Amino acid sequence: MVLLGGCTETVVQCRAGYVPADGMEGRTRCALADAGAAMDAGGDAGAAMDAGGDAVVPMDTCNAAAADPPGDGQDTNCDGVDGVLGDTIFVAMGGADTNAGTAPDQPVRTVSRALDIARVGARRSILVAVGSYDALPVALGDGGTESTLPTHVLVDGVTLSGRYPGGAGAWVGRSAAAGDRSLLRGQVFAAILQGMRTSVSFHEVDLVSERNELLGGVSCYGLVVEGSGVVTLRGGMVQACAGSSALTMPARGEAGRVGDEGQDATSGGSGGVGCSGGSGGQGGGAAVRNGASGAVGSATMAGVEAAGGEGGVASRTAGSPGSTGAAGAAGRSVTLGDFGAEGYAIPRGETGERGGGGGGGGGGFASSATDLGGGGGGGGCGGGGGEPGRYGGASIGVYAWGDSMRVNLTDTTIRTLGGGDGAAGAEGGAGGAGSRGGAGSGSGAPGGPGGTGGRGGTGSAGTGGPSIGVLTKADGVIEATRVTWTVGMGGASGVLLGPRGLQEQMYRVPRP
Ligand SMILES: [Ca+2]
Repeated sequence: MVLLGGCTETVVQCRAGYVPADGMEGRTRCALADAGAAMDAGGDAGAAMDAGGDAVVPMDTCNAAAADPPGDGQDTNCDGVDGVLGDTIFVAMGGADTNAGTAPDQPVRTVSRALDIARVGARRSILVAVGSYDALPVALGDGGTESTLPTHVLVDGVTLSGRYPGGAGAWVGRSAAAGDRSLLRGQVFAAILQGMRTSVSFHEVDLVSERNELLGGVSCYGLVVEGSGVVTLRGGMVQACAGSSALTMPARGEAGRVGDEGQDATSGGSGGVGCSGGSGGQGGGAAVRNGASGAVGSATMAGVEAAGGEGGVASRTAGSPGSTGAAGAAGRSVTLGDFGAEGYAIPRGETGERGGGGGGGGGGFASSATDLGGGGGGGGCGGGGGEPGRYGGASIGVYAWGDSMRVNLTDTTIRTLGGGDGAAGAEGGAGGAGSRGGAGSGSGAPGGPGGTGGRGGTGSAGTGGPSIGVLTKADGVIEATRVTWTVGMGGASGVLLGPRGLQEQMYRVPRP
């Protein structure tokens, strides 16, 4: 192309296939160099034919200084590309990452490489030819949660535009075939931008995330943006992979220990060692003929709130048995985890409470100074609580986290493959048995047996992960025009017939 500078205050050039012609109003215009050839090429929607078939093309002048925003399929400044050539990085399947990427015939091969070029320079428009582009691996996270994932790490202010045929002269109009897409693939996230200050825009680009099974229980996102500003998606599609389901079975609570046996003639047995079982009562002896009642199962262990069993009563005939400790409470479930700058926090769940200890058995009375009572048996320990069931991971199409975030969606498809399923909590362990009371000597009464420990509580059930099309904070703005929503179901509950996880097209996280 030839720049026609200096003829007027407006610098004008002509599109391919046109030549400079005399203009009106002091402006240079362009006319078809060969009307028939140009029209056969189907090259230009801006060309107009008059009734006589002569080309009159006043619309085909263009201003090299015109603003030419990328992504609209137009080349209003006639530099041969959609957008401004000097602000553009080119990506094509036939390119090479060793290329500079800054000329139409020198595209790079990966969008990841184009983003790296943008990161260290001033160019903010990335044109992506038709094709499927896998992200290069990057290190994400910090503080011990770092992992390496193939993900597109975006640059503040960048615009990615797709579906160009690519190659020489093919960076303006879109490919005509509907199946020709520009697909950007990543794991866990297709694309991510942390610390946005201005904007990020996508035109006719598909963002698709895939699972990384090595990471275990994780959530999946299409696009994650953290910061503030405007996220624009025009045409194309965002798809989040399904959140992980709980696969590992939680462990059942440990069984309570058995209490110590009561001693023959005199000494009561201790409750189970290191637990909440009550000690058996002392058997009657020379000094105290009536013996002692067994102790109440106590809550000496951290986290034990279940009531201990009553201690048995000392008796002339036989100490009475301690009673059974109460069962531990089940862990409590929450319906939804927290959302934050780090994404969706999958809840950990609650272990069930330990059961109360069994009461100690009552001691036997002494019938004389030498006929001594037996000690009561120790109460069994309460069973341990069951582990909680895991929660399902989330599946979120666009996760736009930050103050006053704005998400503009037009002619776009938002798809999530659904939240992961939760798992049931494990049962608590059985309470330990109480032990027998000791025998009396001579005609002394025997001690009573200790009570059984209470069963541990069941661990909390995991809830299904949420499935959300577009998420912002409470003050976020989501504008959706002609959006196709294909939001999968929230994950299944770990409880039979329990409610599924949250399923929403647009979700603003409520203020706490
Ligand atoms: Ca242009």
